[in-house]
Amino acid sequence: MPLEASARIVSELTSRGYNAEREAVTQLTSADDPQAALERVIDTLPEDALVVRTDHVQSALVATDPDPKSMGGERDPASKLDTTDPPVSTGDDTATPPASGAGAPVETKGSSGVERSADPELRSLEIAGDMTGESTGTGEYSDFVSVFRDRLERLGSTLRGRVNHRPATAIQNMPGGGEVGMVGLVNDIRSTASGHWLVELEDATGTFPWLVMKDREYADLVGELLCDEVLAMEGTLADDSGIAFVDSMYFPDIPRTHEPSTADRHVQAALISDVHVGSQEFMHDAWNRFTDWLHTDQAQHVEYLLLAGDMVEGVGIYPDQDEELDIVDIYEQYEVFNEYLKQVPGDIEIVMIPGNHDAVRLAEPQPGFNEDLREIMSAHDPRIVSNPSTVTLEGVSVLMYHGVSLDEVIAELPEEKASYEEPHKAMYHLLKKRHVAPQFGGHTRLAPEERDYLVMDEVPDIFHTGHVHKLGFGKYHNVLAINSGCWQSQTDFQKSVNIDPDAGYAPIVDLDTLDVTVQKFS
Ligand code: D5M
Ligand code: FE
Ligand code: ZN
Repeated sequence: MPLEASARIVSELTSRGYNAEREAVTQLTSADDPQAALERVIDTLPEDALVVRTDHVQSALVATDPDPKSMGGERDPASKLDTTDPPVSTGDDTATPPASGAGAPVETKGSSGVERSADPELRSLEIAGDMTGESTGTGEYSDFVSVFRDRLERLGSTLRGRVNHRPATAIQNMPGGGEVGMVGLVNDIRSTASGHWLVELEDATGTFPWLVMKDREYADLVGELLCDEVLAMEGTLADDSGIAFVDSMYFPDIPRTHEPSTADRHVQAALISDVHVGSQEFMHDAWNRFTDWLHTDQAQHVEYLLLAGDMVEGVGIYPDQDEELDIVDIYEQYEVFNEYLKQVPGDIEIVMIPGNHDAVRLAEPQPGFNEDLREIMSAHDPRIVSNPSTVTLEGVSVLMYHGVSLDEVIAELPEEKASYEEPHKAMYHLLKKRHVAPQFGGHTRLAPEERDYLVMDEVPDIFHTGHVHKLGFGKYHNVLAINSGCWQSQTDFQKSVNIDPDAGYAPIVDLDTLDVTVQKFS
């Protein structure tokens, strides 16, 4: 199908407020006179229709012209658009056209003959961990206590089976020189005058200091530690039992034997984030090319689109941000974003979470958008869930998290362990810590809730983040980590700090193999 023709059809439809199924666009594009066909379809659409479907196109075209030949030109049995049902005609001119389209094949000229895979029956999409509407926090001190207790409880549970652990206060009363273990949150990390490391662990009873000697193999791991993450240590108590010397460290981690689930058929998901509509740097041309591409045969297996936050540029997010705004009103930004969303084929399922530029609370977990914003973004009927949330597509679980903590991981860890150039490696550390935003108090704001929604209880098959505007992916213990770039060219701030964004790319994941291909639109 010619890309420009389908793009024209799509923009014509969206400009009139309609969204369209990909197949419907294909049929319109293949008609003898696509413009006339489009007019006919619009004239005959039911009044409440928001989405132009194949059956609308078929019934409009058939109703005005009972002879399938003049609508489709030469009959060609190889050019069935819909071969999932047995074709009505097989090149026999006497076959009668379907009265109304649903499920019935229509033959059209110029169709590539490629079978569309988008059979909604085969799809499945489940959401877990969406805390929208579940917020209990009042911001009191006691809420912070409960959220950290919950974190320690849940992440500590697997670690407790791996070490012979004792509560912090009990360790102080044990006889010196013996072996001891503890499970706790990292409370403090300091270097000593002689270059060793002192890591203070905290549990529900108190704190205890653990000394990592600089020449031990574990010394290198100290560089990876973040405050408030949960881990276990084992070692030998000093004679006075005031400190322990670390022999081993254990992280909640992903088991090396983890085997990800895959889909039973060849189906793909596009994983993107950071659209930043409303910014002067929003790359509408790249976005248009992306959504045009989604209408092509090449993208026929893309049935899901996941958006990991920063739909719009927002207002007042960073100092002097207003100088680079194209749209200054936040609601208008979402309205325009909704228009861009309409360009996505109507038969692609969309799931989205908010980011730090979106109009929800900044502290994490961030609930999904409120009713007003959902209403504004409703044309494509996206699934709107909290940041983070897990969406399971045909058995493949995708943990979606915007990624603000990646700034923290990259700032705190040595360059070779985490950098903007390889954002997926920074994600590996979050997987190892089984927490999307361990360190509290820096870049990442935490909303204290009774439950720590940022803990990764289950091992995801795919971990999808954005935020740092860099594209990178790789596997950690068989979990596919993808940071998905952005749709905003370099801002003045990014120029000043040398961030060179990867803008206008769409990583596409095969859900049956977890292979990734990257499509470039910039
Ligand atoms: O963030 C995009 C990336 O750029 C992310 O790594 C944070 C960083 N960034 C961008 N602007 C600023 C300012 N003004 N201060 C600090 N860090 C910044 P995004 O959330 O998409 O803007
Ligand atoms: Fe962003
Ligand atoms: Zn962001």
